[in-house]
Amino acid sequence: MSIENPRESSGVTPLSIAVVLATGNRDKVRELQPMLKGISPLLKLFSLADLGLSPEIEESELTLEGNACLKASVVFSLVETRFTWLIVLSDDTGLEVEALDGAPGVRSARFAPVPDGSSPSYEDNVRHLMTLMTDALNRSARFRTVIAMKGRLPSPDGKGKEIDETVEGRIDGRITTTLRGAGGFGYDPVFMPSGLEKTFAEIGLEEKNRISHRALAVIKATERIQSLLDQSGIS
Ligand code: ITT
Repeated sequence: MSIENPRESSGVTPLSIAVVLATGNRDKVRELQPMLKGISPLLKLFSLADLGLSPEIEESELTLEGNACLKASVVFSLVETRFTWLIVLSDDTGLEVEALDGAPGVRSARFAPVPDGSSPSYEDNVRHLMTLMTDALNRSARFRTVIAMKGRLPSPDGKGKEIDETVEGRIDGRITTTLRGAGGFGYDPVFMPSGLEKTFAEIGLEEKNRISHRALAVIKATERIQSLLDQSGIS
């Protein structure tokens, strides 16, 4: 698959920019796609599955920023020869609970202890969190998403411009004492955003996509992409 290089087509459109969502998590792709579609008809969205990729990337960094950048870099190196212009978007999200000194944080996907070589399910992680929080009076928590953007965009001088930056979205709330709701994924049944009396699992995807940590990070990422396209003179 290749997307036409304007330099190879005498500077004439069609010009497309591949946006590669660097996640193997289908729930995240499902949430991200509708949010990104509106930016520009020039952007063509691909998930890793669309590109036939399922890289094993060990999230070995100690921060959400570090892991997001690591995933974006690895995926960029895997796909950069397939597209002339591209932006790889990688998000890393953590639930940060005050009573647990910010845990599970960067370990949110791998929070519950499980036998070596296996991965905890969403249910395992939620159960582990609720066990640790049994007696906690301070139930304040927040979700934080960092999106790393790594790519190569056209530039007015024709040389192309390297993109390597991050944006962040966060939402404050609290951990409920019981699981509530059947929607969403991950820790959604026990996270109640400030100002709402419903958990993320009780409000539909549409409402979650308006207010969530990921939505706020995606809004910042889309604004940044828009301004980078403006600077490239191609939006
Ligand atoms: P990738 O690394 O492949 O993108 P992941 O499942 O590891 O997928 P994250 O590292 O971003 O995703 O998120 C870590 C965990 O945090 C995830 O497995 C969920 O349990 C939880 N999580 C992330 N986003 C969430 C959300 O919007 N609502 C509830 N839980 C979420």
